Amino acid sequence: MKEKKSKKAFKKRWKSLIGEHERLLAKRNKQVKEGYNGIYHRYRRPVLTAAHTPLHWRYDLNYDTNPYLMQRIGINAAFNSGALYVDGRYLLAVRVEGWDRKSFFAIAESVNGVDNFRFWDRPVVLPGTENPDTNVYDMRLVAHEDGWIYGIFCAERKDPSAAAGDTSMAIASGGIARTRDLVNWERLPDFISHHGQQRNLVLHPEFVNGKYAFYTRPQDGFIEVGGGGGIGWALIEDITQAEAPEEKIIDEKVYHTIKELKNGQGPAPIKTDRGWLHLAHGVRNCAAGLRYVLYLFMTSAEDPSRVIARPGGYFMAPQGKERVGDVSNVLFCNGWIVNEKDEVFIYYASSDTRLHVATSTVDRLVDYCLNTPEDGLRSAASVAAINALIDKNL
Ligand code: BGC
Ligand code: BMA
Repeated sequence: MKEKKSKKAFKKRWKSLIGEHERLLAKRNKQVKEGYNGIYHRYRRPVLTAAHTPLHWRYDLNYDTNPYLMQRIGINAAFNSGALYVDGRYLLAVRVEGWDRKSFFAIAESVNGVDNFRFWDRPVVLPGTENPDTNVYDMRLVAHEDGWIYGIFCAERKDPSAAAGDTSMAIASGGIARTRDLVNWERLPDFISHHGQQRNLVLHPEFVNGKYAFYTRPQDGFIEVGGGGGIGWALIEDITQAEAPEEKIIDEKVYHTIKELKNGQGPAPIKTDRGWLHLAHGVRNCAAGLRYVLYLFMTSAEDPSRVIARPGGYFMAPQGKERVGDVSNVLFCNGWIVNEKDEVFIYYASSDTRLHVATSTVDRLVDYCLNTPEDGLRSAASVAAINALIDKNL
């Protein structure tokens, strides 16, 4: 028997699809009150998922060419997003991943930063370099004092030195693009590092000694950072030919901490009157695979490469439903926003699947950085820190 096609069924299905989609986009988000730690609020719903992407990216809406109104292109995940606040609009450069495993960037926008995010009509068309990349992801959006908005991201290519049959060896490098409107992008040459591969490259928003400043993350291999690693710092003369002769490690990975295997700068730091506020991710290895958590630190206002506060342990770790996804046990953040009320919106993704928001204020995050005990690196030191607090309290 042949399945019947009917315009009526097509229209009915479209009505139900669009209704379902609009209901999802219109959902309000609420703070989670239970278990509030005084530092930040989580929210009940993710701000973006694959289901939030426009239907016209996924369905052919023409009855003649798609009479069953079937999905033609699939979106798998919407996660690690850059963020920028422009004229009261909360803008995200979302890492969208298709059923085909390719990631690309798409801008989504909301007026309150916690719900009703809507994607713009088209994903970002990112120009290539002479050596085309296979996959691009994790864009940091930075409004630099030179007047451009930069998108700094990871550009990944197959390793040309991979042995025949090795289809997984890859090279990660720092991609650089710039724009005025988030629609038209100019691609600059990739960042040249003399210390291996680069993932988690981040541009500092201000000139430092008249130069562009980058947080880097040199690594020996594609996954393992190897002998080096840590969050590095490099000054660059010309961003249109970004090359770092030197990278100074400012925040290294440390044995038996949340950043034992690797770490990387998240979004560009926030300027406060006590120094620069940083958000980063720390990774450790365990029997279940890599565990990614988020941590904060601060650097000096005069010298953003000098760490002045290292609150110990993680700031946020995967919780509840956040724990499970395509790459489980991962929180990753490459975007945050401060609004005119000094409220901070932290856009973090869980398990490479969906994007969430957590909110706090600049004052609370600075207080957290300056008053959370440092990691004493030994169980005995952790007990001593708890006892010091108990002595104060009892
Ligand atoms: C994935 C990234 C991941 C990286 C290292 C890439 O191929 O797209 O999400 O961070 O591999 O595992
Ligand atoms: C990385 C990142 C992210 C990702 C994480 C976990 O190295 O660059 O894209 O969220 O791994 O898979």
